[in-house]
Amino acid sequence: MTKLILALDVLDKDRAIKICNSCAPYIDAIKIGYPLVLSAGLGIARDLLKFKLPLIADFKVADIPNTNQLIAEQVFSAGFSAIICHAFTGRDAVQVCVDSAHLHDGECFVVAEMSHPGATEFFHGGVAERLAQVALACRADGIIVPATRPERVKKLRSIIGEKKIYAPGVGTQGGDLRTIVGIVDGIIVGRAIYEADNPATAVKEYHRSCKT
Ligand code: NUP
Repeated sequence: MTKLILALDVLDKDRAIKICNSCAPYIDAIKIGYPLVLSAGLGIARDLLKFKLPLIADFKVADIPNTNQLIAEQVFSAGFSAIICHAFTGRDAVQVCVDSAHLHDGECFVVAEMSHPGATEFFHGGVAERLAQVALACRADGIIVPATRPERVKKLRSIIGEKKIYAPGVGTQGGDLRTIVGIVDGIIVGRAIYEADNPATAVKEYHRSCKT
């Protein structure tokens, strides 16, 4: 069973809620980030919590430890249950995100490798492996890996072991669900669901693939 996480990168609060109304029964979590929070405000978290699903803050936090901690505190106080951070900032900066998450009974996910084509400019030559090691060392709850590169997912799984792996990049970015669904703990899907002619039909299809 693979979790289905909806990436809700729309800009309008009413649209966001409408999409969740049709998708909520078929998803395991909602992930929001800068697009929706910057347009609708952090209070959107409270509105989305009404769907009784875990809410993931995809802010890819990447600052000095003090600033990371301040960001993480805001995230968990707003009701999120998980945060995503970068690890190229170093172990101390990741550790405060993990500690803040755990203090609030939440989770912290570390980006190991990104899914877009340009990501390979810097994520190569063992960089992602080192970032995954930082996630392990900091006792993060899991890593974010590219659904667009299943062979990289397998490699990173060999480092991260039983920790959770969530993979964005399925659908619009070209990742093939079938190659990824059995080797990750969750897939993150945005546009292929919320931009579909009928989001309810699209989400049901993803749900079926994740749960069989
Ligand atoms: O490497 C990453 N790739 C990626 O697409 C790390 C991410 N966090 N994401 C996010 O996943 C991205 O910001 C978006 O919210 C979602 C994928 O959306 P879509 O391509 O399915 O629309």
